[in-house]
Amino acid sequence: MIFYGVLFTVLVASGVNIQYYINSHVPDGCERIHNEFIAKQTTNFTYADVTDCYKSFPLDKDVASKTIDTLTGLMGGFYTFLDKAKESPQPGFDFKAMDLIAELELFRNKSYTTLYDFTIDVEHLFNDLKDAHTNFGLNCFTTFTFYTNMTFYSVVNDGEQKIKVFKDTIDRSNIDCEVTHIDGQKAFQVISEYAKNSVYASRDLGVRFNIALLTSFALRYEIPKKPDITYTLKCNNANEFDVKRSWVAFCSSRTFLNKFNDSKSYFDNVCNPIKGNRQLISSNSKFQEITNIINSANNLLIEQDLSITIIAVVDNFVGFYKMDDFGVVKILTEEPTVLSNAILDSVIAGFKRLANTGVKKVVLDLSDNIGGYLYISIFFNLLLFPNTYTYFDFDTRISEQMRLAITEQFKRATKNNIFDMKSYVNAKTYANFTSANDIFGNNVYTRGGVIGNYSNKYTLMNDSINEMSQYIQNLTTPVSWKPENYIILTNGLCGSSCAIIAEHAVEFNNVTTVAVGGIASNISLSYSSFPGGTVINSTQMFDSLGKLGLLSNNLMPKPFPLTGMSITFPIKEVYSKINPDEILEFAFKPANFRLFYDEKNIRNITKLWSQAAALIGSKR
Ligand SMILES: *[C@@H]1O[C@H](CO)[C@@H](O)[C@H](O)[C@H]1NC(C)=O
Ligand SMILES: *[C@@H]1O[C@H](CO)[C@@H](O)[C@H](O)[C@H]1NC(C)=O
Ligand SMILES: *[C@@H]1O[C@H](CO)[C@@H](O)[C@H](O)[C@H]1NC(C)=O
Ligand SMILES: *[C@@H]1O[C@H](CO)[C@@H](O)[C@H](O)[C@H]1NC(C)=O
Ligand SMILES: *[C@@H]1O[C@H](CO)[C@@H](O)[C@H](O)[C@H]1NC(C)=O
Ligand SMILES: *[C@@H]1O[C@H](CO)[C@@H](O)[C@H](O)[C@H]1NC(C)=O
Ligand SMILES: *[C@@H]1O[C@H](CO)[C@@H](O)[C@H](O)[C@H]1NC(C)=O
Ligand SMILES: *[C@@H]1O[C@H](CO)[C@@H](O)[C@H](O)[C@H]1NC(C)=O
Ligand SMILES: *[C@@H]1O[C@H](CO)[C@@H](O)[C@H](O)[C@H]1NC(C)=O
Ligand SMILES: *[C@@H]1O[C@H](CO)[C@@H](O)[C@H](O)[C@H]1NC(C)=O
Ligand SMILES: *[C@@H]1O[C@H](CO)[C@@H](O)[C@H](O)[C@H]1NC(C)=O
Ligand SMILES: CC(=O)N[C@H]1CO[C@H](CO)[C@@H](O)[C@@H]1O
Repeated sequence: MIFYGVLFTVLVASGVNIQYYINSHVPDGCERIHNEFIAKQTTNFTYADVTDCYKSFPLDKDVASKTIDTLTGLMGGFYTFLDKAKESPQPGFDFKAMDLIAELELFRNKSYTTLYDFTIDVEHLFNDLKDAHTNFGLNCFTTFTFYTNMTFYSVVNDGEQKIKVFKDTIDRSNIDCEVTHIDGQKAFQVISEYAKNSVYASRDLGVRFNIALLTSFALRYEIPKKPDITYTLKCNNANEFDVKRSWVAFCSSRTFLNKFNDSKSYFDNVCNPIKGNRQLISSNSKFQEITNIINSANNLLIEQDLSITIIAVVDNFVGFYKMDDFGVVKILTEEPTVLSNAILDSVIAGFKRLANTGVKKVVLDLSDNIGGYLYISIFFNLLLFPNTYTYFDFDTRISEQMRLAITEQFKRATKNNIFDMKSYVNAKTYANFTSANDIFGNNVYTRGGVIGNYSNKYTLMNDSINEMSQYIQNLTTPVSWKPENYIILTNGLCGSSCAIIAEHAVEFNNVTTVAVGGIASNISLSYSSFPGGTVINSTQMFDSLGKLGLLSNNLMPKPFPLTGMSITFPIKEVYSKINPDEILEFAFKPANFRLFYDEKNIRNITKLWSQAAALIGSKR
């Protein structure tokens, strides 16, 4: 490396293209990335550098087979939707019904040259479930984000759905131009197919179309198929022209870039780091980052907008606004940076201040909200609609492994264990569970052609809810609006705990919903996605099994062969209360009303709020 350092100084002095000379003879992509980072302090890299780095690890057959062992063990033993996922989607949904274990087994006979190709293929299988909570990944291949500095939106003009340029930081004159083609194919087709095949965060294709436009199409974590992409643009009815862009790979974390200087150190420190030395960037937290960026951009706009009064903004959590004769409550997340009484007090104060303005109608904006804590959804449910059921009922698929783990936890009562059931009670009787068998019950359901055992339904203990309820009552008189005074506005990307807030408002209070965007030719669009259930990751799973002394039990999965590998998935399922057989995750719930994006409301969220508010009280 010292050699390169010297060479660098010389080249700068002679003004020669540094990049070319430093790297032209370096075959190791990871090393080239390091050289560039050191030489130019840059955090963006070429397609070739990242591709060569990612593809520099040959697939070790033993790693592949152990990965499949771990995955089949985890999913077979603990994925609560394993059998449900074998059933065809309800009308309105779009996903591939599959036997996940059988599909995973097929990998044993496939041959791959690189660890990258293997990992991505396995990831794709999980993505095909279209279950946003269920994600497999290897840390190695989430370091960089590919971007062409252009993002998109979609409008419907005279019944025709078009793709347009939302942002272009390289050439601003392209903004708002129509994208007619992408790499020679019709742009709408390309984005729809991308939504269908590559976006996974909703079972509703229309919501995936929104997500593709919002982020996924423009920002890639996987290596794009080729180094560049050509957009054919049409601006103000002038002639079409092509814009060819190279994919540039960004890594915003210098800490990460300091972890390696070649592919060997990349592998040792990023793909398979020593335990305790891990720094994970999950694709979910990246998603969160992106929604944060969108939300802060909206905040800036709102601050400059004279048509709107900012009533209160509680961190990056909840915003309260007044426009004309209506109020807006925008819940950005259910995962505030700090979870404290003080922050909940501020939210309650925000509601009070909004009520004091005298507005009689409220738009509850739940767009771009990917969830957080269960506790926070209970808080909103109790605050807004105190006189109804607070929450839904759960159950768990009881495999042999699950039975053993819950039984052991019941005996040993270890702390912080994902198999701990002590904050739950029987959903019918509200009685505490007095034995593990009391949890299991005797419920046999057939799902996806498989007869399986499921636990008794359970729900949160009244005590924990009562405490929250008491807390809210101590601070406030109940919020004065009635369910018919609200409308829930979303782009369908209201997931997990957010979906629970929306579903609670709809199911128990008949609150009206309006969904924006989607594919125009599909009549319905979901108001929420992936209600799921309790989600855990493989680290928590192995920690919990370890505490129960079950890690070496033959029934149980063995840890992943590389420490950088992980998976998240739900271990509980949530049911509708009104239709007690309906698993919310698999129930298509279209909004009552539909709006579309246009050139104005895509950049001015207040326009969208006005459109939504106008629907309050109108006939569904
Ligand atoms: C890369 O860094 C390691 C220490 O992390 C060092 O031992 C090694 O010499 C470096 N390699 C090169 C080529 O500089
Ligand atoms: C890459 O980063 C450099 C600064 O390090 C910047 O000048 C350049 O514009 C970036 N390239 C792209 C395509 O964003
Ligand atoms: C894999 O290949 C072997 C031998 O060709 C075959 O016996 C086995 O059934 C195959 N397994 C799967 C899951 O396809
Ligand atoms: C491209 O976008 C990145 C990330 O937002 C930004 O850092 C960079 O400056 C942009 N590049 C150009 C050339 O505008
Ligand atoms: C149920 O268990 C909780 C603690 O887990 C306890 O506080 C409560 O008193 C129990 N209720 C009954 C009826 O035993
Ligand atoms: C259900 O549980 C019983 C034990 O309670 C067991 O005998 C049976 O095999 C289980 N059925 C399935 C399909 O797992
Ligand atoms: C718990 O709350 C539910 C719903 O509010 C109520 O029906 C039930 O009677 C309560 N049970 C106990 C034991 O307090
Ligand atoms: C609510 O107020 C009562 C009476 O002042 C107090 O005893 C109780 O601790 C408060 N509860 C909460 C959850 O703040
Ligand atoms: C919601 O609407 C349904 C049917 O329109 C009705 O049966 C139910 O009572 C309503 N529930 C509430 C809480 O208003
Ligand atoms: C797993 O979940 C725990 C608890 O939420 C979190 O601290 C940890 O970072 C997660 N690990 C991975 C690998 O995502
Ligand atoms: C956004 O729309 C509102 C009307 O809903 C308008 O008053 C305001 O000027 C617009 N803001 C911008 C930045 O265009
Ligand atoms: C569920 C559904 O109706 N999906 C359709 C939505 O629109 C796309 C594109 O037109 C169709 O391919 C889907 O079948």
